[in-house]
Amino acid sequence: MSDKVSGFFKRLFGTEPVPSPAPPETHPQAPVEPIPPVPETVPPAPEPEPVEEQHVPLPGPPETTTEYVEDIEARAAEIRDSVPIIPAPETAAPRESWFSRLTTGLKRSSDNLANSITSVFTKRKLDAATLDELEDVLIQADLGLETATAITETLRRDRFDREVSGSDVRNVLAGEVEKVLGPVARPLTIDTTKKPFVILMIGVNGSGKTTTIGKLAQKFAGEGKSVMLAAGDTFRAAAIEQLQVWGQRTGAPVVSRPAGADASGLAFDAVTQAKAEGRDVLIIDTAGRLQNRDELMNELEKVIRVIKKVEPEAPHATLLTLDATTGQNAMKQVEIFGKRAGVTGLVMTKLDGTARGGILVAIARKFGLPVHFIGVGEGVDDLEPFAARDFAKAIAGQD
Ligand SMILES: Nc1nc2c(ncn2[C@@H]2O[C@H](COP(=O)(O)OP(=O)(O)OP(=O)(O)O)[C@@H](O)[C@H]2O)c(=O)[nH]1
Ligand SMILES: [Mg+2]
Repeated sequence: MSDKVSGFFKRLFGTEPVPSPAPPETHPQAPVEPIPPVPETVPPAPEPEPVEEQHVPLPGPPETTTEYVEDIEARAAEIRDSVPIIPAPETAAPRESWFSRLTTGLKRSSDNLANSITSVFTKRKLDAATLDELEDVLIQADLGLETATAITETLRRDRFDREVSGSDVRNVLAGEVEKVLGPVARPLTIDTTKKPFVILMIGVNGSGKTTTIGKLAQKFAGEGKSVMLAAGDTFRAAAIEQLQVWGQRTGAPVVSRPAGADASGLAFDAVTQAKAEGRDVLIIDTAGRLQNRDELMNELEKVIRVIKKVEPEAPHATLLTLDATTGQNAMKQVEIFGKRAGVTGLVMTKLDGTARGGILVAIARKFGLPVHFIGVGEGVDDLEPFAARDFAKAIAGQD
């Protein structure tokens, strides 16, 4: 590797390949029930193997309560007075387009790729060593071995022993990424014959579940749908309030129970209530949980079982939020949440920040799960349908 390139590597990646960071734990949980001592499973410790089906006898239907629903107006007023509301977008300075926020967000990763590619390919003929260097760069960007190999093989076939520019390589990269992501870029379709269409939002701590629920509520309300939210993160009072603020902001009533209540009981109540009211969409929040916390994954399975007692086909969509700043650990999240909770689609959040979105390519290739939306900011409108071509261009550093 030339000094120039190795300089880039040092600046971009450090001297050693950097392991993926653990998923953020911005909101450490304070479980209500004492949790039995857990073996040291904090990432990047080895992940537990696929978990055996637990044959836990189903609990009887939890008690339903209704007073919290009647209380919604009072709660909303309380929250309105106590919680500062983020200024509405129209009062803010002119905003960048979402694509430019995405491109800016991916700048670090695309700069990595774009700059690294440029330094590898400055006035060089395409030889085996250059292709190896390129493959390293692509793997470091989390694209995955298959995609990295596909790109280098395309170049080997078409350009070997000829001069190749960085922009030629970026074109091949964008094309290959788009090829992988095209089939998974699928909108979230609400089946209007389901009343309610139940969406369960799951993911690791701080990955953007609650914020994405707020954005989705806004989107569905804008389409004229009647939306209800369920504060299924019953661990923390702040989590319940956070969802209530989103409910108030988007005009969606929020079903909640006091902090510490059983999450599956809340889910049972919420589905029952939304059904009785003929709501179009019910979105259920859940507490963040690391995929390797077995007891918390058991709890999630229980929430799903209890939802099915009211509505056997629900949840109709189970969405996993993935924080774009997470690297390889996102693969494990998709795998384990997929096995335990039957993920039906993905939302990648925080693509406006310093992001490493390349992992989405590896995830798409391995799991083929639909990617419905991307989060490009913290505001209520900062949710965009996932578009493979735009994402591919942003990753490759094309304008
Ligand atoms: N920049 C940016 N920030 C986001 C985005 N989505 C969520 N966030 C922020 O990420 C932080 C965590 O978001 P939450 O929605 O609370 O995440 P969560 O998954 O509900 O977290 P827990 O309930 O603690 O598990 C908040 O500060 C959000 O404002 C996004 O698309 N872009
Ligand atoms: Mg939350």
